[in-house]
Amino acid sequence: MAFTLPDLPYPSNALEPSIDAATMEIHHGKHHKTYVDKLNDAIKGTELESRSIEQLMVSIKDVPADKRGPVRNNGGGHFNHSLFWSIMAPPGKGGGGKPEGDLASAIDNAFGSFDQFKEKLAAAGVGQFGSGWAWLGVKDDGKLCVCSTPNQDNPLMHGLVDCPCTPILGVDVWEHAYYLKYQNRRPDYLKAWWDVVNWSAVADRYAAARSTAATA
Ligand code: MN3
Repeated sequence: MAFTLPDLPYPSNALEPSIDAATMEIHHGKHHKTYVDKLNDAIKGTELESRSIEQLMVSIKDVPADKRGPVRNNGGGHFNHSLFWSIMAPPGKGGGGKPEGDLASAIDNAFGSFDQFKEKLAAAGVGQFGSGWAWLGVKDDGKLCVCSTPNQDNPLMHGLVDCPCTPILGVDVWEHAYYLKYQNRRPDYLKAWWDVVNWSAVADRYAAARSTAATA
């Protein structure tokens, strides 16, 4: 079955002032849509159509060589952006603040404190040369990790990335994610982005990833 562009879970201007409406409209309606369309073109008529996007990512090394590049780039683009929209919310209305409960404890244990985690994630995002993503993920042993990946790669792509894990938070550091408002100031975009992180959605992903890790 063909993949479809998910609706944004909020209006395009809902993440202002952290992310402006024009950026959201182009990013979701043009960039993400193009990844979905190109992914569908690449796998049309093949058995790859029967796989979920997560299955395509985890088994990327098994995708036939002539399809692997397009699936890596466009399937990665579809997975990454779908996750990105889902872990954001309007500032003060689900976005911003701090993680709570098990996720908060796990972040403190892994990174020392929430502020130290934020510094580490921002450093991963700023340090990613060119286009890419910075991630918080859950490793197979249940521990948290922070890393970055180039282009539309993500930590689900076992065998292709340095930090295989289940991503529970990801931030897009491609220029198309911030250039209209921030131009070259990626650190300013990443600083403002904390105001729209939906920690409750990240906590749900953390719980799901932990239960998978426990049964692996
Ligand atoms: Mn993007």
